[in-house]
Amino acid sequence: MSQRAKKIDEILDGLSQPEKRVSPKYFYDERGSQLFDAITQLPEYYLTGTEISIMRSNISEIVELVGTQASLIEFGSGSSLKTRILLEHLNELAAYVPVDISEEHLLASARKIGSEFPEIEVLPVVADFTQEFELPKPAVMPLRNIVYFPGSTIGNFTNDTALELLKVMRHEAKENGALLIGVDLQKDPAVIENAYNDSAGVTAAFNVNMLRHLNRDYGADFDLETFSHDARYDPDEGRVVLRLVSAKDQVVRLGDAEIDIAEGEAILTEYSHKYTLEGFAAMAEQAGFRVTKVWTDPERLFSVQYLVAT
Ligand code: AVJ
Repeated sequence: MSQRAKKIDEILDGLSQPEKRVSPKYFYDERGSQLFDAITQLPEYYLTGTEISIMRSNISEIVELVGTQASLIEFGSGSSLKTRILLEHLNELAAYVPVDISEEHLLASARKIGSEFPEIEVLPVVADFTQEFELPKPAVMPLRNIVYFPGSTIGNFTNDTALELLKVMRHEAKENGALLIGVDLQKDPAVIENAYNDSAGVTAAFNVNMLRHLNRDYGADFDLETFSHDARYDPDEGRVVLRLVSAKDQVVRLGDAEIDIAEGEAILTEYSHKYTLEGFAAMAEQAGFRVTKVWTDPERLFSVQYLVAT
């Protein structure tokens, strides 16, 4: 079966559930990636700016903890400013290993990083990082592996799958390894809800764009005008739920399949989990990590955490 056929199957499976859903990975076509970049610049979207300022304020302590001659293994393709802050400051890195399923995007950003940091060995790995993968062997023997997972992307994973992912990270960190991770924190629900309901409507456009992506690349025929963005924070579950709500009864085609959608029915497109420091530490402990350092901003909106393998 082709990659495309597999994805169509996966999308259809989600849309055939009693609670319809499509994985948030389908947000990120080219336009979706641009819209996400625009989200990170929004005044309401505190996550990115806060994480970057936490990194900048504490970079010398981060450098100290990581030590010299580490291998930095980023889960994700790593084109972000946060990665560059690390690459600029970490001492004598043995290698930088970005890991991503999308080969095109990964290799393009690895090439770019390689030219910006000619002294660092860049070894991209094309893999689905939710499963264990083989690490490349750098020319310089790493003294420890540092897994890097910025952006609170961990928030996209439900509690079970987040734990599984942390176990994969623990496996790749190996003995003596560590995890450096950005984790968004529970806080005033209004602050969280605003971050996903910006006044410029960029998050709404980002959400609806998923349907445009499914139409163009996977042969769907969603009528974009008939779906509206909905984002609410559920404080009991500690997560934002993003959905697309249908304005009418309709039938949507996807390849050969037909999907009935009722007026008011929603398609779940994303969870964004927010953690307490205690909650995150407890989950990490189950995966074989101990939190040794937490950096936050003065308002305690966001955290960057350093965890060592136990
Ligand atoms: C990239 C998953 C961290 O959950 O805040 C932003 C994605 N969705 N606005 C997040 C997102 C809507 C983002 N993550």
